[in-house]
Amino acid sequence: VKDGFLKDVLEGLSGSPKSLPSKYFYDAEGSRLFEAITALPEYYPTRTETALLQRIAPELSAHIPDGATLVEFGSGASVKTRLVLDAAPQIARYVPIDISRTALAEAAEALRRDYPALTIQPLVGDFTQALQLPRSPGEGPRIGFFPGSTLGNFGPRQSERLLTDARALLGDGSRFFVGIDLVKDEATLVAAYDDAAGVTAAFNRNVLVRVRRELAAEVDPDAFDHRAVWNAAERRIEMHLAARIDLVIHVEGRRFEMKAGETIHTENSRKFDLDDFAAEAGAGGWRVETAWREADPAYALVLLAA
Ligand code: AVJ
Repeated sequence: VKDGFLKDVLEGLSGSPKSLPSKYFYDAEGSRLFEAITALPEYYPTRTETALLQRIAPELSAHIPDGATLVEFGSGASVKTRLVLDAAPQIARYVPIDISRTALAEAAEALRRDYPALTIQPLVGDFTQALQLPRSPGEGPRIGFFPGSTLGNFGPRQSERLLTDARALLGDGSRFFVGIDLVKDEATLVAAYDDAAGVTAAFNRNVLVRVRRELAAEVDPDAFDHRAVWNAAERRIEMHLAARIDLVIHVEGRRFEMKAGETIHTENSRKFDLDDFAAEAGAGGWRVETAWREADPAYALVLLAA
């Protein structure tokens, strides 16, 4: 991971405009800050999705066959998973996929305690890479679970690739249950990514804290302002770190100069229209079986069928 991180940082800072991949937000401190974000009054996606999931879980359960395997992409602490498992006791097996071995181990242990009849088979890995999931004898159909609108971090082409890979991993007769944040008024969107308490700003700067610590780089995270902007043409919230002054970043003997006001683009969070999402899913080999929609703030849980 370290080598990949260095390579990605050098590549991102060499680019114009400069950028860093958003997946590097999530070290221990970044994950803690993201958890804090989900509790902010401005950050509606998590609580909206959780409430919607709670409400529709019994209906969802009717679409899940007996003996199914639930495969979660980026499972973290498996909090939303419990809502699905509680409503669908016919699920026989749970395969949480996450890059954090420790998060996986902790979540699996807690779930084993609370769901003794469930077979839990954690898979350490990056779900954006083509993963293998060998079929166990007698295994039922697979249901993919990808909540949190994490799909929004991927551009249209990457997202199509992810949906295609998920289709291959989950196999024939599978379904894919995906949470997506929907387009809404700009003020609501921007506030969700630029909260009054400054937690999202700290989350954004944390990627530079990581660069400094893990790559022994010379960079002052506090010399950057947090920016969240709505890009209407691309239908995405962009997060940037804007240099407050002319400055220099040193990484592994390389120097990267920045002018005051120049930014490092750190994240895209796409917001969807249901029709656009259906088209993207279609290109990945899926059709919409059912879509459940929350009106305000707009959010959707979509069940795709292979
Ligand atoms: C975890 C990717 C869904 O894009 O809303 C939260 C990450 N970034 N605040 C999102 C995030 C800034 C979040 N996702």
